[in-house]
Amino acid sequence: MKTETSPAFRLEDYRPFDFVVRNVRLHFRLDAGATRVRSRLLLERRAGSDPAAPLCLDGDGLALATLAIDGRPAAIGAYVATPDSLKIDGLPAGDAFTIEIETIIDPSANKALMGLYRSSGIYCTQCEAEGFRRITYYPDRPDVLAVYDVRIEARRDEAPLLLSNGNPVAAGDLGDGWHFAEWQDPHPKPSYLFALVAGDLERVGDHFTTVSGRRVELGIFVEHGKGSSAAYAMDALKRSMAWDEQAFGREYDLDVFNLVAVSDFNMGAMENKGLNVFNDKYVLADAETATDADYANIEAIVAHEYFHNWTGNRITCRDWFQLCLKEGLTVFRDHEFSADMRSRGVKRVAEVRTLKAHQFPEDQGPLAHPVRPRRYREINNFYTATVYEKGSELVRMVRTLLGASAFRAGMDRYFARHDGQAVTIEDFLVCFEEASGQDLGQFSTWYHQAGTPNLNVSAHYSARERTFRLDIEQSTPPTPGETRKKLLHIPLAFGLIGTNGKDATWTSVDGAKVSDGVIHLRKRRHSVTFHGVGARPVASLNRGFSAPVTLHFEQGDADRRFLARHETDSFGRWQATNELLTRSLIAAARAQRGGKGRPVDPELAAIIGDIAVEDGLEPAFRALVLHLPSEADIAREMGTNIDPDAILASRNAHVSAIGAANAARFATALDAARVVGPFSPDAQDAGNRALGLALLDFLVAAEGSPDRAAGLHAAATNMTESAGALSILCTRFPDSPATRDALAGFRRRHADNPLVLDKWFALQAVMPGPGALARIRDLMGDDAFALANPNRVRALIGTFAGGNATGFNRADGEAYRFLMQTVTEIDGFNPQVAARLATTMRSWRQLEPVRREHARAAIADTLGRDGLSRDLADILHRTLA
Ligand code: B3K
Ligand code: ZN
Repeated sequence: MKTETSPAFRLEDYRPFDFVVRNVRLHFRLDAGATRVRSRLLLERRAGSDPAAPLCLDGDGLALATLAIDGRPAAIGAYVATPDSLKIDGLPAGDAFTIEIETIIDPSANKALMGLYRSSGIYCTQCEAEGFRRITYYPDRPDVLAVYDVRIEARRDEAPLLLSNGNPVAAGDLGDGWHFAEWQDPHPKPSYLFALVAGDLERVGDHFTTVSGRRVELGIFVEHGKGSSAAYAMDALKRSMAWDEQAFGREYDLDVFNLVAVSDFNMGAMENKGLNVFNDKYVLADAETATDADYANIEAIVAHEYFHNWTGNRITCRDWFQLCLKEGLTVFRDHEFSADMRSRGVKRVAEVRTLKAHQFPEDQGPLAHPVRPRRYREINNFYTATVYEKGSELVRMVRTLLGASAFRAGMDRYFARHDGQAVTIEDFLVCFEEASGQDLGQFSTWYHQAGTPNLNVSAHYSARERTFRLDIEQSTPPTPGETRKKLLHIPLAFGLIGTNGKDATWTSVDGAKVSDGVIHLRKRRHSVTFHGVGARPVASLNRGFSAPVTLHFEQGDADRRFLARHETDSFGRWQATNELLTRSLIAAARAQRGGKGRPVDPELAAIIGDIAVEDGLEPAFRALVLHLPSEADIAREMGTNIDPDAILASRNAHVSAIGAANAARFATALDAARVVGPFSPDAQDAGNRALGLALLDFLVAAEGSPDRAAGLHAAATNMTESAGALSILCTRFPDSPATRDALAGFRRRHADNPLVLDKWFALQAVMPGPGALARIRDLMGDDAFALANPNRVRALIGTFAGGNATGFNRADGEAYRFLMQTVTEIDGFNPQVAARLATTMRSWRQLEPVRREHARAAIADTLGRDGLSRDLADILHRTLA
């Protein structure tokens, strides 16, 4: 295996930049093949810096056209320009000075979609993390904050619309078919928040009046003809603006807020100051083309990017090691927003499912890293579930530790103290310490240490002594580069429930600090004893998922069944059912691998059935309970020697058995869940649709016939039911003519809608079994498939590798070789998308030996190739290390 040669950046090497950028003036003359960029920087040396230090600016693939210092062409010998850097010596020691840099770049040739690129006729930028250096030479680091004035010139027929950050200040005609616009952003910002968009787009307009009475013009820009599909995004934006005022006291700070939807984008969206750029998948929605999940994503992502205006933009990161400072916190804020807009209990279960599906495998595999890493080779590889989702969980724990009002006081302090600065996690945490008087020293280890902690717990009741004791031990398994783990401060929310279903009471407790329903674990072992407990209670631990840990609780199935029926905390109730199901699914998968079947416990089938029809429970919650652990969830919980075929067989047997045991009442409940009246994406109707589809899946599996699903698919008047029913057909009846016909009809109906075509590709990507890879290869030959479009690649290849356990993990290893081949091809032009796709190999060590060796060899072969990008080499190298 080759060794990794690109340099590692280290947190401890941080040094402030030697210069201060007072002002940036950017002048773009747009041309598809040769855009001229002139940048005028007003600089001075930072007080206390070395008066002789040269000015070192970052570049990436740039060619310097001209350079002037204080208005005069720079002398040859005064500077060294390479594609990656511009170094200028002999600059004034005391006074401010200007540097003018001219570069010519080629947006059409830019297929990496970083920097300035042009696709579908739209000029668009993406600068986070280090894309600005592909536009011009600049100190491209988040702690260099400057105010920007931008002038854009373009041909009016090609780009009637010219957008940048901040407020519009001038526009006009230049003759010869050219025109210009000027934008001024008064808020100092780092270069990663710079944005420019130019092209011909439709504007959907609205306005928002802030809490202090300022009017903000809102614009959402979409492809012509799609304006009506932006209504939901606009509504979500206005609700986000109002919510941030009310929940966090944060008001918007420019005269305009613009949001642009583009179809070629490496990620979900980007929070550029005053000019958010979105993947159109997270903007466009209507009943016929978007599912309820799409609507919920749009709401969450519009909110997330908007919330960055304060957590990320007004207060940014000192360096990229601090990424979670803006991302974890902003995810926490968007989670809270969605919880307030929808159902808090349902939202929490969904969050935890996502965390476990994406972050736990990362934390438990070769790519594990702390929420605040100390090393990276390629920062784009650290926009991970750990930084985002676990980062959010850490903020949630801070709130649990402090309580809501001290938490809010800490946030207020953070905003007041650090507005306009680039700061660190330490700066953030100290605000909460000051606001609460609490010491977060031990807690802060959560930011610095990778790995999912384990909590081993056993419970003991003594009737004679009237005591209930929990013996709890924490341990964090080793992760790459970290063998010795420190003890964490873990807030473990809990409930003790009496056999009458009511909360048990106690007179005193010792062994740990216990307050407000939370046990504070700080030591390796705690014996927490509750005194004065009259009868044996049932413990519900980690209520609300108060800490992102793996709980190993020696609890009998009778207690779990009790909790599944009687736990009042909705998360706790879901957790109990999930635990029962997971244990049963694992036992059956093991039996399957041993060549045996294992019947599903009728009591388990009855519990699931009872919950499915329990009127007092929200339909969306019932749907979550019915959504059995996925194949990947089961594999993760099994840990080693994974045989995906045995897991799928176990899961299918459970769905059929639970469906058969409850057939009559599921059919009745399916009728009751039917939503009547015009389509609304609201949480209530969406919950009923989710419940209906979950019930349908059980019935179809029990009946062994595609008829009901085909019927719903044909009758559906909204995308949720159309795609949901089609998904049931694809996963349960991959070879049935009913599935083939439904797929063909779907394709015909939606041929001109790329976002729906993505669904068509994704639905087929998960069709299980040995034919899967051949199907994927066929689909790659489809006219509508394009390797250069990230959404299409993620829909087909990403869904296959990440969501089709049996198809992807075929025993001959052919799909691993296919993935590595495809990833290498994409790497040739878009390293970020390639590297992200390659992370689907991260759990290879858990496979059974034959598959494991195929996977290892495929990764090692790829690593042996020349010319891999830094992004891909870093991922593969760590995956195999
Ligand atoms: N901050 C961007 C992500 C940028 C990813 C760069 N590789 C979107 C977000 O988290 O809001
Ligand atoms: Zn973000």
